[in-house]
Amino acid sequence: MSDAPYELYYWPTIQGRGEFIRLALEEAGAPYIDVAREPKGMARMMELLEGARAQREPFAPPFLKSGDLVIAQTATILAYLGPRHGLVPDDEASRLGAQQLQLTIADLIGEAHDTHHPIAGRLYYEDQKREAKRRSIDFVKTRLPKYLGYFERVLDANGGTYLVGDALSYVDLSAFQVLVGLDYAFPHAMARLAAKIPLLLRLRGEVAAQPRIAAYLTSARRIPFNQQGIFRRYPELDLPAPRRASPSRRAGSRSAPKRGAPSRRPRR
Ligand SMILES: N[C@@H](CCC(=O)N[C@@H](CS)C(=O)NCC(=O)O)C(=O)O
Repeated sequence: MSDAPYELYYWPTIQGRGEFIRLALEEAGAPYIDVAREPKGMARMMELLEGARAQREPFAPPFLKSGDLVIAQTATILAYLGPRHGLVPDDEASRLGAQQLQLTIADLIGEAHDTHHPIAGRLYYEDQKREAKRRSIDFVKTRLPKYLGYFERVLDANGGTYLVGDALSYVDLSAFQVLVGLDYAFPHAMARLAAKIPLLLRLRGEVAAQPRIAAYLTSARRIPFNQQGIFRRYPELDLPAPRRASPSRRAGSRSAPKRGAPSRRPRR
């Protein structure tokens, strides 16, 4: 493996899909240049995107340059980096499994993006607010629980600690990013789901506590969430805040019904 730094090409002001690559490179401790964040870096990125200089020009960022190789598509980049940096198990079944989960994460991200841009990415949110509201209602009520329930089951079936194999993989890093992104965009919907995804939330904490990831998250290299990325906070697209349980409910006790008060139990 050459010592030359990887070159990551991604939009310079957002986490977006580039963040899945950044997290893998950071956890690997691999030297990389975030090209578009360097002086004249945007021009270099656009040249590669538009100049068709590569054998298979990338359709869109993120893409990674490793020596002479130019690799696009987030899941493909991670499938390339994983084996090089011990971020995926060795066996074929696990590698395919990792890719399967990463592509499912890609589907989830696409749907999360479409909550605020259901009609077209090139239009303003304000021009598709009504459609965004309809789309996000279905997302937070149906799709989000379905996706997170799926990942919770996969985690449980794999022993509860990691999504693939018995060590941290790039899929765990990506799951972390999705969970923090969803929490930023839909804090109320996520709070309502929390009790159903204990293993995922534990995994999120474990990833955040990895020394290299912890250092990265507090560094200037980590771009804060904002209103240009995939995960955006539009409170009108979230569910209402969950009602806080009363102290007696929280303790699990039920107060005796007052004498003469109608019973809540349905009559049989
Ligand atoms: N399936 C691709 C999607 C790439 C993608 O949509 N990139 C966005 C930024 S996150 C972009 O710049 N798209 C431009 C376009 O689709 O025209 C991946 O997972 O990497």
